[in-house]
Amino acid sequence: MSPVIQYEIKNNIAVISINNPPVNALSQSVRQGITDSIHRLNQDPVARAGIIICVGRTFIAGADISEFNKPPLDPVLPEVISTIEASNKIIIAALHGTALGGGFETAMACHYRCAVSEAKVGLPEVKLGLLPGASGTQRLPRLIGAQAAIQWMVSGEHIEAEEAFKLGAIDRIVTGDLLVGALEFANELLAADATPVRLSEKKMLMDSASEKLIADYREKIDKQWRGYFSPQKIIDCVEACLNMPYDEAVKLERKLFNQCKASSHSKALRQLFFSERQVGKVPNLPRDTPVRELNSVAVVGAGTMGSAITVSFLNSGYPVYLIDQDETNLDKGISNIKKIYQSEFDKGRLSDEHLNERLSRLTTSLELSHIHKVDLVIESIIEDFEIKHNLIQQLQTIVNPNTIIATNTSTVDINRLIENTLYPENIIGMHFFAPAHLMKLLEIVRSNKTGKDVLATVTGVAKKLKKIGVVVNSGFGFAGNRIFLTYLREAQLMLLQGASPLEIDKVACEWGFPMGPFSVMDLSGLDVFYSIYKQLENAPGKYCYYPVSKVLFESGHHGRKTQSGFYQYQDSSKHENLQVIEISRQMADKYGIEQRRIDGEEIIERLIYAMINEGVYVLQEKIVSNPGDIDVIMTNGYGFPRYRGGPMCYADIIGLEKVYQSICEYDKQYPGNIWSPSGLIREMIDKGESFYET
Ligand code: T1G
Repeated sequence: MSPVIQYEIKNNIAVISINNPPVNALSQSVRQGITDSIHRLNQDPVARAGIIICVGRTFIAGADISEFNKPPLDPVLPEVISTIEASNKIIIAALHGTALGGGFETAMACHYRCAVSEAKVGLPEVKLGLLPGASGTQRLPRLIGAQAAIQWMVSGEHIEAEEAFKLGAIDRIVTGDLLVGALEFANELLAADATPVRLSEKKMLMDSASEKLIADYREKIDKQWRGYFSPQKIIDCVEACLNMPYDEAVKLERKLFNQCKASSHSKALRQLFFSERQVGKVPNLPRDTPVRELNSVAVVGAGTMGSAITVSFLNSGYPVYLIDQDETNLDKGISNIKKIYQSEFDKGRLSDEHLNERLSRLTTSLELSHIHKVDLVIESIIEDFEIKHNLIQQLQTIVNPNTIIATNTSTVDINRLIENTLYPENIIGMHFFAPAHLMKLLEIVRSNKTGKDVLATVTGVAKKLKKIGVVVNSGFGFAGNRIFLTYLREAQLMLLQGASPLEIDKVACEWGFPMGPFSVMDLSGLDVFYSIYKQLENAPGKYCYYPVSKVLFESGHHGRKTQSGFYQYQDSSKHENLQVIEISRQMADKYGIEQRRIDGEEIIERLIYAMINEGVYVLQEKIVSNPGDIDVIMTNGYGFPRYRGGPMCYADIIGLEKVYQSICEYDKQYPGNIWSPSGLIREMIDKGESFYET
């Protein structure tokens, strides 16, 4: 037996146990072990049936994603799947945890499936830019019907065992011990002379209802998965399932799976999968670093961010004090919290009981003194250094010496905020992204004095808030904003050079951004950007370039909130603002900038390469620990398309040499060092390095 598989007989049933932590992924040794075990079962005179079960936290959670960038090793999963189904002895999959991807495909190759009620199943390959490549697209429609199967595969959702049972994807829900329940189930089947149920033998038929279903989903996924490659291929496979014999259709599935696997989209999404798990492992912060007690939280500042941060903590079970020394602001904050919950309730995502339970943990006050016992204070007040600094000094005279004080600043340097404070080691940045109760990204900003226990505590809080916490060192704009400002700079420079907001936004959206840069600025508000730029008055020109938005702001055009900014807004429609074109022309004259036609290729190259170049500087200055931190930040906080992987992953896909040559060209064209290439990118090219192992 292989080290990851155990075969033992219990009451004449062969129990095949997989033990491949952390998630029993289908590595080569697991695939080999399963194959050997099935062959042994088939020859075993004692064993009347087989059970495939897993040790640890979950049933097989999928193929081993880390193997996809290497040549496939035998036995490939489709062969293992066929070996299981071909057995003449009934084989039962016993599911717990999350039986996903190749894991649930393995379960479907078994003749029966049982599960504990807490288990979840699914085929989430679409989230990795893939499709179920081990006959999942052929077996699932045979198991639960084409409609449910398509919904499972194009959503990538994890389905509760009870729901899967209702659909027939699971034959038995086991109460109590899973193995005991599976053995009982096996004996019942044997007693009833049950035979192996082989899904591949079930005939399928394409009818007019299925044709309409297919057509409707093709249209639907174009919106839901705009720009993605694999969702349409999933539909191709289901179409083949209904139109072709199993053996032919499964060959098409394998061909399309390999196309998806080789696509840059999937390589980017697979890298992002690992990067999002890497960020939780902070260098020089051992997993066993002691953490501080954290049972109560206070948020100071009841504005839009402060109230949404409050909701985030209430949703994670904390009691929260919301403090604002201005009664009107506090009332607004409370009503914003209630509005958020009401909307969740109206959408059926929150029951009345849960809504009231969360609000019951909210305490509001005008008095800072009321929070003297809390374990964590988050300030979310006006973005002004002096005001923030004074508040932090005041807070440290009120709270315990052990209380962590976090600032939600997006521009202030934490290393300046800790000056002249009682306990600088207790101060840290928690940079939330609007809307704070929905956005998963949290930039955890440490100063050069932040205590390790404070950092460990806050990274733990991020996990409890179900956020992706990325630890960054303090400095101008931390990592995300700093990189994003170069993207906005290029957009505004191209505006002066004659490209319109509509053209630039269209190119950005076609490339994969949910919104273009000018729509983003209008949505956030030109007043917000104006105050950021004012804060950065002395920052290098490559960040603070906003001639047109300055004129718009100062003439009262603040974006959506005033129905006009880079665009004109009327109800829900958006129109080009011709004033902007005229202002751009005037600004171009004023600054001696020649206007010209800029094609889509140059637009997207300048938008993206500006972020790549700045990302390399952020790496070089050790603001982040590795390129994955940057890609996780930009895809989770700034709309960088996930299937492009983030600036650093995309640079690998394009090739560093090409990126570098383009940056050098732009550096020649544009004065003021806004495009000067970082030394690190040249170094990496000379060493033949890339940001990720390919
Ligand atoms: N392959 C390799 N490693 C994996 C893995 C996988 N499929 N899934 C998880 N890990 C690692 C992860 O990197 C982390 O490692 C640890 O397990 C815990 O993960 C042929 C082609 C199962 C819901 O897409 O959704 O099958 O950081 O932190 O929050 O058709 O992991 O500890 O070193 O996420 O409790 C399809 C992906 C694959 C499921 C658990 N399967 N995994 O969540 O823990 S493609 C998936 C998840 C496929 C077939 C196709 C989650 C989870 P480390 P974690 P978690």
